[in-house]
Amino acid sequence: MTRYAAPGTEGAIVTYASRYDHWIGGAYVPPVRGQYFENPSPVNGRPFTEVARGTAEDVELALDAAHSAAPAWGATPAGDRAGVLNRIADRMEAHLEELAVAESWENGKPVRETLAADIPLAIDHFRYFAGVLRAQEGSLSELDEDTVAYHFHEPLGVVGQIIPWNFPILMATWKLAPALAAGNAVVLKPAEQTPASIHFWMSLVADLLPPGVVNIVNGFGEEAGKPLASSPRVAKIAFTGETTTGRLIMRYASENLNPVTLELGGKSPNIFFDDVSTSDDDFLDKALEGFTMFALNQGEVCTCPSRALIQRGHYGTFLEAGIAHTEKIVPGDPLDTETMIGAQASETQLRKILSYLEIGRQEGAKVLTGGELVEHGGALAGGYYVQPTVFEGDNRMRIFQEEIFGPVVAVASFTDFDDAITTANDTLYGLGAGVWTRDANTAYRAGRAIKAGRVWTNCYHAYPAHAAFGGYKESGIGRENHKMMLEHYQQTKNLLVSYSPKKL
Ligand code: TXE
Repeated sequence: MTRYAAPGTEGAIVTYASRYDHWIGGAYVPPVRGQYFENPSPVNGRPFTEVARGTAEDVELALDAAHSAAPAWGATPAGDRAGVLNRIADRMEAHLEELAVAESWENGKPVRETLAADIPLAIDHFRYFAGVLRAQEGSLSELDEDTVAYHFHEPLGVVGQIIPWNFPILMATWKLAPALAAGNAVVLKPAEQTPASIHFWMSLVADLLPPGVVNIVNGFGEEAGKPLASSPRVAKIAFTGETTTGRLIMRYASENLNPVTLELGGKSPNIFFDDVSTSDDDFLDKALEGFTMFALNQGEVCTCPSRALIQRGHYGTFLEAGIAHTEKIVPGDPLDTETMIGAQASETQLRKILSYLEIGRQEGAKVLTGGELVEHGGALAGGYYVQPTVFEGDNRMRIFQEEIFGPVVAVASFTDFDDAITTANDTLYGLGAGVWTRDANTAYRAGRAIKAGRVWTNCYHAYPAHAAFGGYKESGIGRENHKMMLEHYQQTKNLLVSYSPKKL
């Protein structure tokens, strides 16, 4: 067991700067309008640093720097660009513990997760795209004996990226690694709730990147995000956040006919067929762990399995065991490696979750466990904590239909396969889903019938770099991860060449 000291206190392995400007052209640049905002840690609700409050003027400076850097970076040989990505991964690995603590402190998530998942996954992402980049090939079509069509991959140029606060370093990496591998320069806007961990990361890897290839403009959505997403000086916008914001991003980008990648909200079903409970104990335990995944990362995951659908034959026993498992989730200090559920990322998010706990009760859902705010004392006093909560209700209720983005699961039963699929698909969203059964035929058919971009079968919340991730329906457009991403950050150049001596 390790309990890390809070950044800035005695024995801490992480020291945050007292102020972060924008990172533009390889240097810190103060905001043109001279304004800053305070950044609190969700662990105790107290500000630990202040951050430049970006506006359109700062975005323009960052775009200037990105445009200066893009041609040389795009022309850098693939092997050399891959080398930079690999060196970033190596540097991150050498500082894994600091990055994990920095991330936990700013976001509130347990350090056991940042140590085991967030940061290792981010490192692997850079390595994966370094490899994919070197393996990418153009193509040649033989149109006739003397005529060929060559297809080349070319970078888009300068791209804009807007990221959320639930996995700050990992979400930045999901967007940066493929964009850089593809030869683009980037202007990235972190979420206003979690900009400092991105700067902490930047300070570790800054010397590895040519100036201007990655630029970070801090600030709020309307003030800094909108000018970036609306700019005719970007060739693409990649965004992760709320579905309503996604619609705005698409509207802004459409003015410039720019492509968008949107990773938006979800209300993912997690389906437990009867045979889960008559299977062997190990499988049942795995499925119960799958049930409790709604509380992972405090439920602040777009794929949070926030609707558990349990088949009638084992409904009572499975649910009872699921509640017992939920009650074993250890709450507490995010910087303690024993802690399994930490703080919600912001006070706004905490208030949103509490309001849904109230909405659920009002619409007649039953609280089976949890349902309350948690007020820790001592070093955690003032932080944003809530209990993992299991509701029992009906799929038409708001708590089954609207994204809560907290450690809250809404449970209902189903009768048979068709009922499960109908209920699973009865949602505006289509990001993730889970299917639990030992019957391969049922698993396959369910996986194909659920309208979601990722269906985990007998597992959940796995995010390997080489599996495509993205949403159906109102959960988004485009995919992240997987080698196909590289092409999402590239143009196709076709050269159609005649080698014939004959006249046309
Ligand atoms: O999201 P926003 P918020 C969901 C989740 C959460 C809710 C609200 O349900 O409770 O969204 O969170 C930037 N132009 N998700 O308010 O506003 C903003 O600054 C350009 C799901 O934080 O979408 C931040 O960098 N940019 C999700 C980013 O968009 C704008 C992750 C996300 O903020 C902008 C986060 C604008 N007009 C929240 N307005 C997921 N899919 O994982 C905001 N931004």
